[in-house]
Amino acid sequence: MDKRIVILTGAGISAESGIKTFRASDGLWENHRVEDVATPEGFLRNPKLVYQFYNQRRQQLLVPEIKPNAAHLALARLQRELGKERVTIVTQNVDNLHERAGAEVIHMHGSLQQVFCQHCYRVSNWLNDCDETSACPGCGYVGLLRPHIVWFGEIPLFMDVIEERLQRATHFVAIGTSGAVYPAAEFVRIAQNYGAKTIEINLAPSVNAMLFAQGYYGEATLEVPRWVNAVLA
Ligand code: BV8
Repeated sequence: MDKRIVILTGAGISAESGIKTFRASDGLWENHRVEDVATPEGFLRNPKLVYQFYNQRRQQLLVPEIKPNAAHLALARLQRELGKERVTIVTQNVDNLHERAGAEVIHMHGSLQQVFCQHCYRVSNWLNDCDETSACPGCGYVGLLRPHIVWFGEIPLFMDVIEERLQRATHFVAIGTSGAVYPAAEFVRIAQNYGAKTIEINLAPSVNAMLFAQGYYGEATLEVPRWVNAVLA
């Protein structure tokens, strides 16, 4: 039967590219309280802090050493060889490494390199710093541009497309995610209810590990290419 694979990636797939994960010992949430930098309330309370938090992470994407790793490249190869209609990559990450590896990806939590205008509701590409003096490329309004990032308490993007793909999936693979954040952490249950085979690829078993039929544990740059080779064999 034709495989239809839905892949969900988290911060762990970008760790070996040098991008910090969230919940590791030196993770992003070690230096910042989620409430202060990743919620609408935090942004209202102290926009400068939030602009700075995302400006630093967006700047990091322009550093030459930060580039897609073997895991990103393997997923792009899988999508190229089986076709985009049979390989859906959904990411919780807001970096651009899947795209730079050549993959088409659904950013359910938004993207560091996009901004959202709270005046005209346009989403625009944005590579440099954004702050209260930035003007919307669409309507020109100054002061209402924010990172196009889904914060805690906000509704993730493309949920209708994601749910439709999960319902038709023959395989669901979670890669480099702790399974700590909803609704992404629910995807394995949805896929399983519709009969998909579920696989977890992670450094160590996640809190959701028992929901997966199979688990491959180790560095993503080793385990993901190995799994892709097996699928394409
Ligand atoms: C929503 C953008 C309603 C920000 C992010 C109580 C119970 C259940 C839910 C809730 C609750 N209270 C509140 C909620 C809802 C809340 C939530 O889930 N809170 C959690 C903390 C309990 N969720 C929301 O608010 C969401 N919205 O629910 O709206 C709704 C729901 C459905 C439908 C309609 C409406 C919005 C959540 C989005 C928040 N924004 N990101 C930013 O990036 O700055 S989430 C943030 O965490 C990141 O996006 C990140 O991707 C995500 C999850 O983290 P992971 O990617 O998993 O990263 P983590 O560091 O945790 O783990 C890394 C993993 O990689 C580890 O397992 C590690 O072992 C592994 N790893 C490390 N190195 C490697 C590796 N693996 C392989 N190789 C390696 N080298």
